[in-house]
Amino acid sequence: MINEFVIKFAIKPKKNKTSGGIKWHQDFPFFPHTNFDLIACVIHLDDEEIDSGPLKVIPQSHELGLLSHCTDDKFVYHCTQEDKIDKHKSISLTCNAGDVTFHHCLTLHSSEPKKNKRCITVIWCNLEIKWLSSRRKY
Ligand SMILES: O=C(O)CCC(=O)C(=O)O
Repeated sequence: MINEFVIKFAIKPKKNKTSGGIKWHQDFPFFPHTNFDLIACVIHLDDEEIDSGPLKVIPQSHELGLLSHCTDDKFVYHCTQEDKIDKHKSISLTCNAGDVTFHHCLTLHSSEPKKNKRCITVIWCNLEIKWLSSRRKY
């Protein structure tokens, strides 16, 4: 049961030109948060094709635990443990408008540069989910 949650909304219009691309990373290093009870919920408002630079995820990669996003002790915004990134297992989330995807804050994900001219918008919600003991009294 989900007892408590916090939602942050971010609308990410993908620009109307060939651009972008996000390197492989986990979301957790980007948050001021003390534990891994976080998931991203991505609401897709447009159809996305493979040339729209859709989100790519590596299923089960959250089981690797927290990976380094640093080079020489400096945060570099992407995972620097290349040997842990099994790109062959990645899947592209070519979603239709109205689809909603969820991924854990330790799931490795990325996106390819967008190659078509269509504007793609997603609503990105980062949810904090606390699984409270069923014995807790209120
Ligand atoms: O919008 C994208 O292409 C990916 C964004 C992303 O991975 C993130 O914000 O964590």
